[in-house]
This record gives sequence, C-alpha cells and structure tokens, in this order.
Amino acid sequence: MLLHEFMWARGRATPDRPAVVELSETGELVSTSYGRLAELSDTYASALAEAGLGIGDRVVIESDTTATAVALLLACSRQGITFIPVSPETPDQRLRNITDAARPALHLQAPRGVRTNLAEPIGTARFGTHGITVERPPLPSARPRREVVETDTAYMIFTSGTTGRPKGVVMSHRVTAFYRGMLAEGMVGTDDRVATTSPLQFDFSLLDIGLALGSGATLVPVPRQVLYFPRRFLGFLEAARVTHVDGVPSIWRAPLRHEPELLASLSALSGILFCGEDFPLPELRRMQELRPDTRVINCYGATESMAASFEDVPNPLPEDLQRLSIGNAHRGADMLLFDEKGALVTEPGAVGEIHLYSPSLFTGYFDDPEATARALVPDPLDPASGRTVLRTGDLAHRGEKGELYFVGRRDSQVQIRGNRIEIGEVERAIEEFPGVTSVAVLALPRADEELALHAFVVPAPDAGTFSEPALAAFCKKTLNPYMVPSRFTVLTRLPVTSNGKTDRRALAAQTA
Ligand code: 8PZ
Repeated sequence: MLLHEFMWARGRATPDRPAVVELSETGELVSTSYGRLAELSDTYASALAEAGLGIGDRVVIESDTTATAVALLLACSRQGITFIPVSPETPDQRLRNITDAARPALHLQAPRGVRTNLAEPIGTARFGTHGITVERPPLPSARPRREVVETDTAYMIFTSGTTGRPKGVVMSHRVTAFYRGMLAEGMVGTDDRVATTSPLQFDFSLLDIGLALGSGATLVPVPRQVLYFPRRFLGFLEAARVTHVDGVPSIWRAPLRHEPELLASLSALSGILFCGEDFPLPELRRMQELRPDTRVINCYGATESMAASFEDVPNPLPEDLQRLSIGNAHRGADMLLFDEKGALVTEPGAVGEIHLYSPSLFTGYFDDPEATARALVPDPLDPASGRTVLRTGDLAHRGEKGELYFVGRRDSQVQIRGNRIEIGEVERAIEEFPGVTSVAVLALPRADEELALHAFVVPAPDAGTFSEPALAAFCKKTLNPYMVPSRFTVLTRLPVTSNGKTDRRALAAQTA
C-alpha cells in the first residue's frame, strides 16, 4: 500500500468531514474537508507532472503543517515523488547542506514563504490554495518509470547527524505497515480532533497526519506562535475542541508550571501521546493529578522506522515506579534485546540493545552505505537469512511480563573512574528530589580530561531555591558515589532542540 492510499482509505468515504482544522491568517479556525483536500491534492499532482516531475524525483517541501502541505505531500506520494519536509525556521546553511546532499529537483514553499537564494539548478515554486506557481522551472528528468512501487522512497527526513553532516533517513511506502499497526491500537476514532505540535521536518508530524487521516478523524495543527504560550496553547485546544494531543514531553512543561487550572479544565481532551524522550515522572504525576481521566500513551521509536511501540502509562503512576515501560512492538513488528556479543537477552532486568524487526524499516541513510550497514544489521537470530533488523542503539530491559523498559542510548552509557553509568538512572534519581520538575545530566570532560557528571536541574516555581549541597546529599543517599554529579546547575528551564527534545549540546556549551 502506498502512503497516499493509506491516508485516503477512510477519508474518501467521508468527503464532507473535516480533514484539517487550522488557524487562518486572520485568527479564525478554518476547516478543510476530505473532499477539498483531495481536490487540492489532485491539482498539485497535475501541476507537478506538468513541471516535468515524476517517479524518483525529489522535492523539498518547506512549510509548517497545514492543509495545503498535507495535500502536497499526498500529491508527491501519488506521483512517486520523494518529499523532504523542512521547517521554515531551518537556517539557510542547514537547508543548503540538505539540498547539496539530496539534490532535489524543486523547492516548494507557501505563498508567504521568505526563503530565497536556492542554488541553481534547483527549481523553485510556491504552493497554496490557488495551486502551484513555478518560479524557476526544475530541470526535466528522464526517469524511465511507469508505476510507483511500495519500495520506492516516499520521504526523507534529515536528522541533525552528530557529525554535523545531516543524515538523510530514506523511508519507503512500506511505512504504511507501521501506520496500519498504529491504527490497530485503536487510539483515535472518526470524531476525534488530533492536535499535532511537531514541526513538519520531525517525523512525529507525519505520524500525526497518518493517525488523524488514517482514522478518518480531523488533524489540528498547533502553530508554533500558539504552542510557545501556555494560555494561547490551552485556549486554542479548547476553542478547537481538541480531543487528542500529540507532542514531545516538553510541550507540557510550561502549561503544567504556569496554567495548571486551565490545563485541568480542558473539556474535550481525552488522550495525550508523547514520544522522543522520557516524560519526566514528576511532570507526569502532576498531569495525572490535574487530568486523572486523560489517557497518556508512551510512543517509542526512531525515525528509521517512524516508531515502534505504543504503551499506556499506568494511571495513577505507582509511587515506587522508576521508569516507564515502552511495552512491546506494535502489531506486525517485534523487538528483541541482544548483548554486545549478539546473544539474545531475555532475563527480566537484564539489559540488552533493542533490535527492531519490522516491514517498515528505512531503506538506508541517503548516500551513506557505511552508516546504513551499522544500523541495518543481519538478524542476530539468523544471520544467513539475508534478513536485516534495525539496531536501534537503545538499551532496554524486560519486566516480569516481558514488557520493555527503555534504559537509555548505548552512547549515554559513560565510564567514570572505571564504573559504567547510565545517565538516565542518575536523572531519575534527581527527579525524586522534592520540587524538581525536570533534570538533564551530562558527562563532561573536566580540565584533567576526566569525565565528570554535571546535573542541570529545574525547580518547580514554588520550590524556592535549591542548594547544591542539599542536592548532592540527596543523591548520596540513593546513588553509588561515582554516580553522584560533581556539579549542579539550577535553571528555570531546559533548552530544547527544534524538535522539542532536551538540547544537550546547548547545555554542554553553557559550561564551556
Ligand atoms: C525515546 C522515546 C520514548 C524515542 N521514550 N526515549 C516519531 C513519532 C512517534 C514516536 C516516535 C517517533 C520518532 N521518530 C521520534 C524520534 O525521536 N526519532 S529520533 O530518531 O529523533 O530519535 C529516536 C530516539 O529517541 C530513540 O532511539 C530513543 O533513544 C529516543 N526515544 N521515543 C524514551 N518514548
């Protein structure tokens, strides 16, 4: 099944139902029906074909999540054109790195987009409710293809590769197997209004589009300038009668801190889905106090398969709960743990690296076979089979019933004075300090090159000031000596990346 076929499967039968409800430039909520969305998508598909684009071409879609952007990515899917979503706030140089790597035929932005100086010979165009206006025509490409096949590339997501050169995650239409596994969780129905809060360049937004449209429900994009202000954000959710909010944990930090009553009073909200990193337990407890009937789903996974598992957060959270479970893989996929020697790890409590068996695995990193071979590895259970699995780089252990608990990234294991430390364990211990709402711990080199743990702690507004000795004394009670951070920095908030995750590089830079 191709991406657009999955997306249209439910909505085609209900052309008059709202597919997207969004904020117009004049601040009203405007609705785009499934029928109107299909019309727009057809218009775009014809315009792309007229511009000479076809199967295997690549285009950059620079946009926020809007009805027109959704129509455009569905048109690309139908034409077999690979789309590369990029957010408008992407710096010019980063966009340049992406276009130098991916060599797209065309860059498309909204009518009011401000991007200029796209390097030749990339074509440029604008897309909107009027259709597509080509400014600089793309180079025609003679691709001898007739039929889009499932293994063709649907989209590419460029992640900020740690080496600075962005890595292009190549995803084929087989991502629809993941989408079908997600719908089997039955999280959303046709009457739901699913708020999406991630930038289009983060595949969390693509999950949201699939969740809403695939369920015949309504997608409600939350503009950034609304999301960043808790009163506006919560007011918007109420006004749009949102029933389900998808987002990374950090979107709830300010509402929990500054507008708890408004959050508690949202009348239509029944479900929250988060992904990307742990939800700090103090904030989760607070959310459950304020909204005891709201379902919270922990969605785990990597862009290389879009995601992998959906697990309800226990409500209420047990007092002694140390970490959230990520459950097991969605229907149609499997997750196994292996140790460094490639042996299967099954004992409850024993840590291994998550390997994902899935039909929705990415094709590879664009133009980077070495990195691809490190991630798509022979099935450790049956290396000769030719089957590959995703080596996630994530460590986990199982509970008594076989459910998985995310422990941390393989590279977030540090050795300090010869002792192996899981950074996440130190973070969770500090989260228990009265008044802490969130924390990030980094292993930073000291002057003598020795690694030392540095904790960045965010107190609740009414928690008064924290003293380092008090924090250190608290850690000494619960952590082995070598796990106690040697430095504590109290912050009013943790910096986040453009995708909303804790920005550890920014924290490290603070101490430089
Ligand atoms: C996590 C979790 C989690 C990821 N708890 N650590 C999109 C849509 C829905 C779910 C997941 C996605 C991912 N594509 C989002 C994402 O963060 N992708 S990523 O490739 O940028 O990072 C993946 C890594 O984030 C994972 O390998 C984990 O280390 C971490 N992660 N979800 C804790 N629920």
